Amino acid sequence: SFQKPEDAIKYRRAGFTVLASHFGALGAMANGRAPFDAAAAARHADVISLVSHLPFAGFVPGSDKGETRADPQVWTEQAKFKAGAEKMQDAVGKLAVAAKGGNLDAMKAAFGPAAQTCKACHDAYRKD
Ligand code: ASC
Repeated sequence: SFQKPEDAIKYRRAGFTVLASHFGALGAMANGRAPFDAAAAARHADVISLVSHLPFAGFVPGSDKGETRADPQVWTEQAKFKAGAEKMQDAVGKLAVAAKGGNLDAMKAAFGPAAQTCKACHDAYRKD
């Protein structure tokens, strides 16, 4: 739990920042913008799978105002928002299995669908 709404906002934003950093690093390998490093990919995949579960605890009631780009629909469509989060967690879980398998082609195949789950929630629930 959080002492004040701003703490919840900071927590979830920190989580998304970490997620984006590791997702971006894995994506660079999946898209051929960085050389494939199987050990690094496996480490990124571990962080991504763990951190994918964290930020959603920060969307507490009353944290819709402040330094946030979260759309009010996050709180009025909680079941849909949760379903989107779970889709993402499932997709990055599959990406992690692929990345940890050490096979670049499998990682490439799993990356696009995972990125799409990020985008779906941003389109629906993030301002701008
Ligand atoms: C990223 C990142 C996102 C997603 C999204 C996918 O690397 O930071 O938010 O991928 O851009 O469309």
